[in-house]
Amino acid sequence: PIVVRREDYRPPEWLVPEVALDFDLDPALTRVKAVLAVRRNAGDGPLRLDGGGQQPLAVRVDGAKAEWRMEGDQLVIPLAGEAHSVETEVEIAPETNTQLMGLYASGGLLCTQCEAEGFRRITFFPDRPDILVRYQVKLTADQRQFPVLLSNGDRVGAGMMPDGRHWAEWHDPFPKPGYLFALVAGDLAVNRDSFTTMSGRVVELGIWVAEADLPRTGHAMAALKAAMAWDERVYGREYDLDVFNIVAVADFNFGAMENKGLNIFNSRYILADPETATDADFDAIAGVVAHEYFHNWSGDRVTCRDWFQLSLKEGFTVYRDQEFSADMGSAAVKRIEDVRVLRAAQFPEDAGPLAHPVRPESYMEIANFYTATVYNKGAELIRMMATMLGPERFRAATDLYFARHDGTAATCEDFVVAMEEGGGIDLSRFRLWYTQAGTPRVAASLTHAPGSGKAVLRLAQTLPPTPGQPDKQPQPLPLRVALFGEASGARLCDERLVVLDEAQAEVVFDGIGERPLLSINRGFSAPVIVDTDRSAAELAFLSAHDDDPFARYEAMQQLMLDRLVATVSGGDGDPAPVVAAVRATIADPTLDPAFVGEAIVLPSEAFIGDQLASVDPDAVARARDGLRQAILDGIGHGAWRALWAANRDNRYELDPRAKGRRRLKNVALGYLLADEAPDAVALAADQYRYADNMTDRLAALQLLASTRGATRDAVLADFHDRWADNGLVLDKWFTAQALSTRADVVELVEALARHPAFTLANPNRARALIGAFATNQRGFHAADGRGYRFVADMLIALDRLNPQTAARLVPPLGRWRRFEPGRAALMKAQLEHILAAPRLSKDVYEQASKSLG
Ligand code: B3K
Ligand code: ZN
Repeated sequence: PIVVRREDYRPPEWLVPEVALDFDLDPALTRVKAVLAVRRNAGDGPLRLDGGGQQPLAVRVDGAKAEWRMEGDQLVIPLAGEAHSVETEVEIAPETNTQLMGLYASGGLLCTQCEAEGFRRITFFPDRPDILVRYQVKLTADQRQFPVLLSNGDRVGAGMMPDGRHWAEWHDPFPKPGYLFALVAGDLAVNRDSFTTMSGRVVELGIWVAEADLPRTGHAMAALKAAMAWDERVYGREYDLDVFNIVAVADFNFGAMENKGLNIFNSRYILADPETATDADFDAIAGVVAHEYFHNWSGDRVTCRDWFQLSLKEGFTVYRDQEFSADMGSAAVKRIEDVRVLRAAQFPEDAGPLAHPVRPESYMEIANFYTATVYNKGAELIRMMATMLGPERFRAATDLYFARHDGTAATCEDFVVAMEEGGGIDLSRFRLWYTQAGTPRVAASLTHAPGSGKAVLRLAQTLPPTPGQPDKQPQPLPLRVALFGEASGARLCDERLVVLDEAQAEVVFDGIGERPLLSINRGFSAPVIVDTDRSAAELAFLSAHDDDPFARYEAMQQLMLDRLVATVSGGDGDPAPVVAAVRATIADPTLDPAFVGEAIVLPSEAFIGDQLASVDPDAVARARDGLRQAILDGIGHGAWRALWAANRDNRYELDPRAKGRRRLKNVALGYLLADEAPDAVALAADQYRYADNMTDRLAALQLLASTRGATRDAVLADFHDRWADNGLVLDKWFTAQALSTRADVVELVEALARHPAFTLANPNRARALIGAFATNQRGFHAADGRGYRFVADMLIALDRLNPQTAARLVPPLGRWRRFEPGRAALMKAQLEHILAAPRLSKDVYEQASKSLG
């Protein structure tokens, strides 16, 4: 496959100021006519239009038959003048489009997904994000089968045809790249509402779903309106069209898509009610609805010049949605969750064979670069700049960015320049964050000379080599730091923002009378790994006294992690300090239950493994099980049961407090089930049976799925029968079993892959079973290699249907170098097996070959 390089960017030779598209829609065969107004921009080459395998049925230039040729998938048309009208006609088959890129069929609907390079599969077009085009779209389809016809912008006309077909015409006044084009045709019901913008314009809002799903759209609508108001208040950004539509579809490669004025969503990020959706689902829906809405400015109004700039819109928009969610609920818990995601998904990426900078230098398949690095680390970069600028200057800088680049395709560099000029800061060295891959490590050590009143913090940073980047330079790391008195328990100084921009530095604190304890990287102000020499006693102290909630959580996690790593490596894993700290946290009446729930959760097996030079998953599982048991015994069954009971509510509510209590209650239930005591199993079964909401029901089901015996089988059967008709809930049934810690989980999951409700054709279902299983540190890493083989075989089968979704299963195998030699060899063998498969997509080829390289 061809490698595309960032340095090869050239401005387009031809621009397309306008296009008129005419769709004759039919699932089996859709005819697409396109009339492009083209104008020469640079160079003297022919017009090159990208295609996606389709053949041109007709090509006309200025109304006359014209000369053309195909070069690979590109349609090449020599043009003599400076401006022409170019007309093409193609036929495509939405119903056989299993890749779900371009125009495809999903549950009786026709819909599109064009980012990054799907538009070329619909019509011949210069499919690159720096070609901004004004669209006129005419849709014609059977009226009964497709009563609703939607596209971007405003509907300007509609009518019936004599043959039972009807048409609608849509105009989008905002020029946009092809990746933001969308259409939907289908039999849809709508939840309508409206929003009045800050300048008093009324925007008509619509969430379009299958009729039966209408009652599950309320939460998404409330989130949309909250997001519209938030973007006005926090960024001064107002919505710009008269309509904003969202459509939910069942088959979708990822979460959702920000097409101008017509967002298309994976239905799992729209549909929710208490019976079918968990608290986490409700939060994810609000976050994704907000994310796609925020893209209207950070993505649509200001788009990306080329796909290497992807983090320009994604990193910034993730940061925006994180801050929105923080404002809507508990900011502390939101930050803890976001850091957990970063550590679970991005740190391993940065430490593995697929490590790449936030602004990548090259790709074979751009779909592989919609990564945690581009999204979540990208968001951390924006967060660091916001931290260094402070709220007022950051707002001035984003105002400048939007004003300067509105209506254009911009670069990450443009963003940084706007931060510098609008915020009054020099970010020369900060740019390294965009070019260097890898997670920085900071060694921090605090010394105090009693009597001197001086405390000295010594900091040193390193950035490990990553593929293609053997040598690294120090990056500016904004570290929020404070000191606490061991004797008084009080904060000894104001919090300081220390920007470590050299390899090493010393920071002196004066007026420190008592022995100080170090609180560092508060709020996780820099996305780094901090190594300190803090003892178990110091961490326990901070877990009870730090006044930054993230740092307090972090102290407890570090305390647990140190014990676990010590146990695995045969050192002192005495659980007593952890038990005492958990007991103190549970007993502290001033703490928010949601926070307590997060703080006392054990680090995941995967994260424990990430701390080790060579991972033996059995040893990690034993250590974690041991600590879990010690915490159960140390606190006592009675106390855990009391905590469970104290956080039970008689009636379901969705407010943050009720969510936090449910979380803590279910964490307590998790500890109670550590030894599968019969009364704990019975308690979980009762919670399952009498739950009035999915959060509680699924929490119990998830825990019971790891047990053996009749109760487990009964609740799984009940759940299946209850929800057999609801695909999104059935996904949870597959996932609960895929994540089971049972020793026979591989066989169970293999059997589930033969279940009549299992299919690789629906990405949610494939991810629910195979994707979830690939994160199961016990089953996936079964010592005989059966888990690896299962995932590899499924991946190869999925690649034939849907390369993008298949390629996302490669990274778990790609971590082979991190495992003990036996597993490493088995994982590597499966990567080789994948690479040997015939007709491999370039998506999977890129990920698998880089993982071996
Ligand atoms: N921009 C889309 C992601 C498209 C992924 C294409 N492989 C959704 C989002 O980030 O909001
Ligand atoms: Zn996005």
